[in-house]
Amino acid sequence: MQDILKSNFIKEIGDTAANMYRLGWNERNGGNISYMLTKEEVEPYCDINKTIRKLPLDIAFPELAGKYFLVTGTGKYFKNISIDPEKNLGLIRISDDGTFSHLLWGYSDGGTYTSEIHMHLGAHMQRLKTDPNQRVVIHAHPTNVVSMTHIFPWDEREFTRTLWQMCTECIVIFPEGVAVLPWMVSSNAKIGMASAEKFSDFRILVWALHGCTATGDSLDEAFGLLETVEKGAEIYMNIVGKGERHGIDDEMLKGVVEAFNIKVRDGWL
Ligand code: 2HA
Ligand code: ZN
Repeated sequence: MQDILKSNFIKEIGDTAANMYRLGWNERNGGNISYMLTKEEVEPYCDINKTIRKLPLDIAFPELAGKYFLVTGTGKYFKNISIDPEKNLGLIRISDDGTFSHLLWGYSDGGTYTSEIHMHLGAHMQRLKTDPNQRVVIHAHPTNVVSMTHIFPWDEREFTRTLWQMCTECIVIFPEGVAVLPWMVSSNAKIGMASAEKFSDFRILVWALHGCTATGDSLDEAFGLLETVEKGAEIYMNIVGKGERHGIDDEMLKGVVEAFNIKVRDGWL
């Protein structure tokens, strides 16, 4: 058996978490990551037939039966993931009926997965229906996105259009827009399922007054999506209330869409 601490996936998730912590998006134990792995990736590093513990789920995910995920632990700090991966991460396989998880490695202090596990698994389930390469869900508390939800209507079309108007890259990186859910109590199956519904045709979701979750086929892709939404929100928060603004108007946005041959969500431009 090879040393899992030397695997690419442990290094990648630790590096991503450390970056996010440094950006100030994951104060204390804020935020969580899940990274879907294949059996072939996992097998060299751990005995996939040995269940350390069974971890419960509040709802069943039969669509994800048998799938492997590396998931950050509940109450764990992003800044510590690369320092002590075995305590702060868990490697799980969803049971054959989708009703619980087998812990195969990690959570070495007796811990369990993030309290947002239902949102993560719901997001994977939905994204996999439209993108078979989907592997990553990242949840964070980017300061400017959260700030913007304090002063801006929780309307996903208007929220998206305003971000598109902030800098040229936004419409290029998220032409299908940003989903928005009104404030809800988090860390439960209810918000998990409401989020999953949004992920049926969005890759990024804002939770008003809380944070933001991005999905992608790699950690870089999901992280880059979060970064771009946060950049748009940062510019908005910098300029709001400071007098007349230019904004990238619809004609200019159409020029970008044409130049980059982008498919924008119908009726949003
Ligand atoms: O893990 O971010 O939404 C803490 C959270 C809950
Ligand atoms: Zn959160």
